[in-house]
Amino acid sequence: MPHDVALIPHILTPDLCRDALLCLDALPEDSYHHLVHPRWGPSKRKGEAAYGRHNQPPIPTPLRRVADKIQHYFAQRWPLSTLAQPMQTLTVQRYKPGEGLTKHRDGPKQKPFVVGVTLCHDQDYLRKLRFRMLTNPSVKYDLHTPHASVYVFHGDAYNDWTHESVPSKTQNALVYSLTFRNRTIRTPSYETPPFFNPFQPIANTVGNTAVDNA
Ligand SMILES: O=C(O)CCC(=O)C(=O)O
Repeated sequence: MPHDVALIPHILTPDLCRDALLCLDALPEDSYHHLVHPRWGPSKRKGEAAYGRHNQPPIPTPLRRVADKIQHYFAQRWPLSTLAQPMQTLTVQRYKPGEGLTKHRDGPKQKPFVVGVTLCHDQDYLRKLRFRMLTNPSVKYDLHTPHASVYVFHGDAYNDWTHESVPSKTQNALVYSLTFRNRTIRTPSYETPPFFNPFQPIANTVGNTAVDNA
């Protein structure tokens, strides 16, 4: 199973999430698809908007507040963690009913961390983020990410597993996934928060399932 994964459902307040959803809904359709990589040109991935990178717009304030709240949560508990530093970039995925994101792995990076926030208009909907083993993609684990939950993955989950957002016939309203990343690691030392792994049999989160035990 991927070890370096965590789900933290209770960091964000309802007010923050409501304001973030209002902001996301108000983003024009053409804010999406404009992710440009210096070497590859415009992204071909559907439904993606990016903020805070070179030549891209700054992170909109309500979404910045979400990032700041997460950073504050980690800074209070694990000040030496990468997660205690300001998040520098944001990628937004807007999933219409039935849409997903195919399996992929993010580019190689030193000490990578991805922080994701799931925001759903239908607050009963449980969006699934699926991890597949790189060397054997039939081995897969599903992380159930409810509305307002925060997931983090790094280490083996970043390097040795792909991730994807699983489309569902039961989704009946827009779902957003915000992923925040740090571009530069400034801490001289590096601390990984003592996360609970949601795929372990004794988990601190509800509703996560291993769909296949390797
Ligand atoms: O929907 C998600 O949470 C995954 C987003 C993602 O994989 C990405 O932005 O690279």
